[in-house]
Amino acid sequence: MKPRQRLRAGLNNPQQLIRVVGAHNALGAKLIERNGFDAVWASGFEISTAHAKPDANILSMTELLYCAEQMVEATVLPIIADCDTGFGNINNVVRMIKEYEKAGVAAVCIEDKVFPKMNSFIPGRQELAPVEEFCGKISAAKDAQTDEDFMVIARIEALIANQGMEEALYRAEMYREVGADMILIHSKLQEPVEIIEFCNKWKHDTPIVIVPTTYPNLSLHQMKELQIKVVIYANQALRASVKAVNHMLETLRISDSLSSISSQIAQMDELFDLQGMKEYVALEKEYKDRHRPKVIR
Ligand code: SPV
Ligand code: MG
Repeated sequence: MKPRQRLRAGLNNPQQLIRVVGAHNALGAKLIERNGFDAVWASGFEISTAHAKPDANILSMTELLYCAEQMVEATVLPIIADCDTGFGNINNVVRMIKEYEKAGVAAVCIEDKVFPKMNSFIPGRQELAPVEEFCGKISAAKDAQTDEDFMVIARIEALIANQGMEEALYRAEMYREVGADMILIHSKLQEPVEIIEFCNKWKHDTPIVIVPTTYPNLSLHQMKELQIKVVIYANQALRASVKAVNHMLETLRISDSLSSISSQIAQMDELFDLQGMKEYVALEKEYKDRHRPKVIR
């Protein structure tokens, strides 16, 4: 089954809660696959941080797309690409869909804020796009795709922008009507109260996606009870690596030799394995052997 079909099959399976982890490059995607998760989130926050740039539409679509393409190549898992607000207006969304679909991404997510967006956890400028404008983006996106398994997630920022539950539910309903394949409801509260209320009031089949960064105590069991279909652990892998690298560097700085950090770092063999070095060497040998002269001239 192709990654897109696998994502769709997961959504259609009533038992499955799809667990997605954020990445910013091919290596991250590969580690997520090896650790048994269902899909990869090509996170705008992670990719921005990896470029040491703010998560505020500073990077271009091409830069985000390049990272997503590398992930597609590195893993068999479906890639769900964070496409912020769609990089502009409807025409930008149409181009975006064509490019991401061609790249082999399984689904894209666009959020209903104005361009340039600001990361949802930064107070201040969190301006919502008019509902009609965002409905236009969703329906243009659905019309632009050519593979029926490609999916478009509509992300609702009404709670982030303090516009209330009624507005969030209204927008979800509108986006569903114009063809969104999933609804991502985002909240910045430290407890999942808004998410619980939203899920209890959502009476449609359109699957719900959450990003529990600020309410980490919501359990898988509770998510299943709320009929949440997809959970995105958006940035924990990058945060783990920043902490681990800082710890190693602090130790190394006050050390006399590299041996002090041996237990903190992965073995070279593990990295060669992640590179695919064994397959590379085998292929080189195969083609050399195939054309080796049978008789010595
Ligand atoms: C991301 O990972 O880029 C996201 C999630 O969009 S959040 O940082 O919560 O906006
Ligand atoms: Mg993002």
